[in-house]
Amino acid sequence: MQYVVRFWRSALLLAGFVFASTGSAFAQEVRKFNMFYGVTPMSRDIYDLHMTILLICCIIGLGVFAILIYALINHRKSLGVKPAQFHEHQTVEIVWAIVPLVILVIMAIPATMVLTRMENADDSAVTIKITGYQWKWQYDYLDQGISFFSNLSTPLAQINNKEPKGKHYLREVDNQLVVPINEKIRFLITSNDVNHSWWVPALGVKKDAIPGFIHEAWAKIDKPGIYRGQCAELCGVNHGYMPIVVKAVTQEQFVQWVAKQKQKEGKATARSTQSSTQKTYTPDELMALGKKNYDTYCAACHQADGKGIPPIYPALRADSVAVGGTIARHIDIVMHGVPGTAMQAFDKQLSDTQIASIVTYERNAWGNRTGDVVQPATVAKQRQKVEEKFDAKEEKKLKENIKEIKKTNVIVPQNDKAKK
Ligand code: HEC
Ligand SMILES: [Cu+2]
Repeated sequence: MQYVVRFWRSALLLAGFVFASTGSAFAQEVRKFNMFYGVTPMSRDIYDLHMTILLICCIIGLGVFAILIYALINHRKSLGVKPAQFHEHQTVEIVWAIVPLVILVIMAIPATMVLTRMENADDSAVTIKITGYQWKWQYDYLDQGISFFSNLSTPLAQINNKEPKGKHYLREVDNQLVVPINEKIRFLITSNDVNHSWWVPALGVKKDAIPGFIHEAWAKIDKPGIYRGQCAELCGVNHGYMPIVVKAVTQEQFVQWVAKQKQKEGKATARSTQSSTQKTYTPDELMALGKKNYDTYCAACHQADGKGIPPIYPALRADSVAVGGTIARHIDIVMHGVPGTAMQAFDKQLSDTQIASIVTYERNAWGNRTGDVVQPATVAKQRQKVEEKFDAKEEKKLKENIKEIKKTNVIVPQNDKAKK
């Protein structure tokens, strides 16, 4: 008995030492390996739950090992101890069934409470739909009507070890997810292709993005700042290249950002028919722009050298479309993708200028020497043509429907009756 008392006294002392020294440099060093506290109620709940369960586990572990070591020392064979027999000992059997059960229930209570809070996304002020793509994220602000893609912005030169790596290597994006602080933000998480997972540790959010399903999560951030995360579900070769950057700002800054963003998107749609499409670029300008855009949006699959990763991602170097086909077909594939493959439709993701420069680049880079120069106006025209074509088709279908209805005489339009 005296051993047990002595053991618990030292265990408590040790625990006290660890807790008391949380400010020390050593404790800080150790805490780097722990989960961190985060900036939302959820992330703190998760942290506290983790620590509670860890503490219970440690106490159980210490208790079991203490008894084990005590028995090893005091009941060893060399002392001539005879093993006791516990067979059919009902009390012991009941105790060792009940005690773990009670411990499990004790652990389940706080865990269930945290889980229910985590699932409760009611009364949110902002709703953002998050869609995973190979390999980028799309953010739709459902109430504000804002929508954009968020791509990795680390230059390829850093990835290929041609430049020293930056501070936020592979953890930086072109368009950050801007959200207000002190407001409940609801995330609706889904995917366009394969399974991804939206994970931002500081927000306490980690949810799988699965095609055909919508998962819900929420965050209420209480500190402005930049919080970084990653895709946490192996989703293909560039799984490591789809980071998440959340920028939390004050409510006023958020309102301003929304206004600016809407203006920008308005301009983007206007851009496809006027202003910048009228601009004519020199071939050199298009090639430079094209390289930049290609490296950002296309190199993940088709590779910076245009050689692709056959047979999954075709080479564009000496390719039947990029060299052997017409410009119109090339633009068409970039705008509308190839359904059922990883080749996405880029018409909503890229401006006319971006598409024009990429197509020009693909037709003249890596030894592709078509000499073709594609201006934004060409892309704009093709965008409109597709819309026109679609309208004409719709119209034709409607007319046929009417004819069909007339033929079967289900409904006779008023005018026809009058004529008869
Ligand atoms: C997520 C991977 C991925 C990304 C990113 C991607 N592509 Fe593709 N691309 C594909 C795949 C896969 C195909 C082959 C589709 C098929 O099976 O016909 C393809 C086909 C093509 C083709 C037709 C090639 C041929 O020979 O059929 C062109 C042109 C093309 N992509 C251009 C682009 C451009 C331009 C971009 C960037 C704006 C881009 N791709 C981004 C995966 C991708
Ligand atoms: Cu992913």
